[in-house]
Parts: sequence; C-alpha cells; structure tokens
Amino acid sequence: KVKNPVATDLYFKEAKHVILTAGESVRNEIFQKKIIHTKENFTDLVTNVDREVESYLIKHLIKLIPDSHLVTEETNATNAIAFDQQPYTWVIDPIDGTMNFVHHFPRYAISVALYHYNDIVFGLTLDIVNNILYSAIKGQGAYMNDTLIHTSTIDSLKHSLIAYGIPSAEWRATSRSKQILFSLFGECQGIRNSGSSCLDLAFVATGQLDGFWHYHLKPWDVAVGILLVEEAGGICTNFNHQISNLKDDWIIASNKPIYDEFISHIRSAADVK
Ligand code: 2AM
Ligand code: CA
Ligand code: CA
Ligand code: CA
Repeated sequence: KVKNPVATDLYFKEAKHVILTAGESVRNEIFQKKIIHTKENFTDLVTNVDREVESYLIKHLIKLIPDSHLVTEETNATNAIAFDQQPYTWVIDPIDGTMNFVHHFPRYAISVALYHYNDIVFGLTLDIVNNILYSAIKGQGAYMNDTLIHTSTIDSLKHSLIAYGIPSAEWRATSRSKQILFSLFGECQGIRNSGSSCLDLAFVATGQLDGFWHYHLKPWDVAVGILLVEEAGGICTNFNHQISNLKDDWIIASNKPIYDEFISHIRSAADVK
C-alpha cells in the first residue's frame, strides 16, 4: 500500500520532469555519432547514450528519494529483484529499443517505474522521437500525455493487430518462438515487430495494438507496460495465466476480449501442456 499519497504525487511529478528532460537531450543528439558496444552477442547492443541517460536518471531520482534501491539495465541489472526489503526501488530502462536507436528506426523509449516494497507506485514510458509520455499511477488509470487511455474493444484474433518480440539469439536457439509466430501469422489480421517492448505494451494500453507477446523479458522491459495495460483495462500474464512477478518470463498482454483466444492459441502453438 502506498502510505503517503502526497509523496506519490510529488515523486510522480518530479520523475516526469526528469524523464522528459532526458528525452529532450536524446532527441537533440539523435544523429550525432554514437559509440556502440556489443554485450552478449552481435544483436545485444549498448551505446554511450544508454549509459549517459541511465546515469542522468539515477542521479536525479536518487536525489528525489535518497537511499532508494536501483534496478537498472546497464549498471544495476543484477539487483533484480528482491524488492521486499526496499521501501523504494526505481526500475529503469534508459533506452528500450537500443537497436532501433542505433539504426535511427524511430521506435525507442525511456522507461522508469517506482516500487514501494513489492507494489508498483507509478510508471512512465517516454516515446523519445514523438515526445509522447505514457504514464500511470497505480489505481488511477493510464494516460497518453494528458488523455485517459483504454485497451481496444476488438473481440477476436481474426480482427486483431498483434506485436511480438523474439531476440535473434532465441530465434537461432529454439523453435518455440517460431512455432508461435508461424501459427499466429495466419490467424491474426496483422503481426508487427517494433523492437521496443516498452512501446508495444504502451500501444496495447492505448488500443493501437490488441495484443503482444515476447520471449523472456527483464523487469525494466515490462514493469511500466504491465501497469499501463492493467490500468487501461487489459491483461498481462505469462504462459500459465500468472500475473507477472517481474521474474524473467514470457509476457502475453492483450485487451480483455481476446485474451482467452490469444493465450490458448499461443499455448497450443508452443505445445505448453
Ligand atoms: P533493449 O533495447 O532495452 O535491450 C526487442 O525485442 C525488445 O526486447 C526490446 O525491448 C529490447 O530491450 C529487449 N531485448 C533486447 N535483447 C533482449 C534479449 N536478449 N532477451 C530479451 N529481451 C531483449
Ligand atoms: Ca539491452
Ligand atoms: Ca529494454
Ligand atoms: Ca535498454
């Protein structure tokens, strides 16, 4: 439970300012030369901008709540995910969609969530290129800038636009993702792969997508998106209908009307018993 709503509003307002400022500085430098490093394989990238945005966010968010715990992709990844002992935890993805960012494909975001012990307090995902902020305070609805958003009302897979994400190392290694993709392709109206899970989840929340599934994601990829989708009236679970506990897991997100059909289809394609 959030004990102090006054502080929540203050933290939300300040975090919003911090993420918008970080987004503006990335936007101003989009076409400047970046230093690109690979991490685990040739598709796993990080740039100097990812690192600079992360340290900027940490510096200002720690100032806002001194002693808060950090779970951040580039410097505190292994802190995931024992929030139980921590009054406040920031979960941060400095650039979600780094490969898009490197290629100037205009789908990448900054994502910041605040937890109070195990409960999310609020989340913010900024579409950097378009300067659109998706946000939600737990229990208060989800917003696209200042507009309240809702998941779509489409009620069959046949009429749905569905997005997915499969890291290419996973594609090379196993067949489960392929089975799901090949099987869903003919069943949906359309399939998209944007390369930013934070934005895909925000799009499910606005109803611009009807569903989304992704191979194992990390807490910073899904924390804000799950809140957005749930606050907008949709559902996020793993294969087994369990609400995400922020462990690395598959994510299946959709509006309420297609959820049963969507997850049944994924489970049977992936041969989940
Ligand atoms: P990133 O850009 O912050 O790394 C693309 O499918 C989405 O998955 C992006 O949100 C991306 O986040 C994330 N992602 C990148 N590499 C991944 C990996 N190896 N496993 C799982 N997710 C990954
Ligand atoms: Ca990454
Ligand atoms: Ca990410
Ligand atoms: Ca990232």
